[in-house]
Amino acid sequence: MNIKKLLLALFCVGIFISGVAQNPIVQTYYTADPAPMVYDGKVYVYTSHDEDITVDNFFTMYDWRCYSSDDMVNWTDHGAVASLKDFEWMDKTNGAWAPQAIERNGKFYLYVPIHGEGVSVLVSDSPTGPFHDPLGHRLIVDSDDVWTDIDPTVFIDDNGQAYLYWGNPSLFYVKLNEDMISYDRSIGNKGIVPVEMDNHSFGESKAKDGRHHSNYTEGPWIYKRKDLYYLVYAAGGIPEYIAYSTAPTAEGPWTYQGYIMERAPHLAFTNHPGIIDFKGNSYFFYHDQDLSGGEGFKRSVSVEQFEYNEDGSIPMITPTKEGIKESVTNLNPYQKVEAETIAWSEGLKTAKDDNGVIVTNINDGDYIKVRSVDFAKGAKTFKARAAALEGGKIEIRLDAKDGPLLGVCDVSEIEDNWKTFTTKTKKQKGVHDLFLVFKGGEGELFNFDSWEFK
Ligand code: FUB
Repeated sequence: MNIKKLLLALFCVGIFISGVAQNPIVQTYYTADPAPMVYDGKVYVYTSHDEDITVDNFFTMYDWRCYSSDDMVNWTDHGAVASLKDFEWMDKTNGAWAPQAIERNGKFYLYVPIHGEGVSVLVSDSPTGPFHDPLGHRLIVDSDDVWTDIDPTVFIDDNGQAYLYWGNPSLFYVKLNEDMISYDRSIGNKGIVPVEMDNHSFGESKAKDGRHHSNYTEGPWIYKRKDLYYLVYAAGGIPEYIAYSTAPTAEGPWTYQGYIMERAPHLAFTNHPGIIDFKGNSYFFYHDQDLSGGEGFKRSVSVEQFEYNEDGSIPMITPTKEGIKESVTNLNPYQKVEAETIAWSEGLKTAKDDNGVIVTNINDGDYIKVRSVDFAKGAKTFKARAAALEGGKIEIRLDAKDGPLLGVCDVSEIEDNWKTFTTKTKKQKGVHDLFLVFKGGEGELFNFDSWEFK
């Protein structure tokens, strides 16, 4: 192959890869430490949030975000659902590290580490908040080392007993009371049970820093499947691999099972697992540094589908750019779709205003991709609720950013307020990926709240 042909082939491969990239699943913000929760037919992923501007070359993290999906390919942004400001008893302005949420009796409990302040809990009546602090102090009290009290993971066993594990580079757990905001203080050290960190349970330490007692590093994720308890975690010191251990009970004894995610060039120096089963499939969430501008303190959540082996073991999972190949259900475009429901986007941000979450920072050439949209027997009209700034247009395209044009929605009428803009579209049938491509002149074109076809 001559050099021209080779360059052309590489170019085509590049286009192909960028055309199908679905990881990271959020492109509007840097997100990390994914904690998926299945509730009422949807997956909610709670994430920590790396700020766009890093302070002192360290984790710069002020709040926790939430995204939901019922198809595993389009993610609706619920914005920052909790932040350090929700804890009035402490004055830390940085350190909103890896969260996990769980539902019990209609209430949603968000367990969060505040780096240097230990593990705390917030409560809400809705999975997307608002969350409030029910205690007025940290949840895990009488701990010997609140600095390493990070990365809580929570699980309710079949008998109703809830467990909260956490820790770096040692693991601890408490048995939560039914109120989920206190724990049984009669066991362990005032309720805190240290886990035996030996080689049998967590593998031999690969980190040569003298700090790790085993291969366990941080980021535990506990769950039960078919009578076996799984603890999946970041391992190997820095840079981190993902490994897991299993046990016959939620309290152990744990047996090391080895790595399930190796290193890859686009992974960050940390990694952080979250595993769920949803609509008959198994999914593995983690983070990488693959978003434009990404690095170790600017990470992004990604997801892969996998299948357990016959014996219940977890296979090796490869971190891919393609992510989830098939949606578990199609999206109905004949009802209001929030503009912040996104499979892939470029150039955009989201923000919260009186309308809830909206898409902002829309400039010429930016776009939103929505996957697996079922046009059924055909659409005739497209409506967009937007608020014009400089004004612009939405090109409605199928299957690619420059795919067949269904219509162009003019969003140039500048008003003080939100308005519904409508355009006729070429009739379209069947299931397609939808591309909303934004066009205009200089500056921010408009803000975008929702869309639907008729
Ligand atoms: O995001 C801050 C910390 O990095 C988390 O708490 C760890 O799990 C690691 O991902």
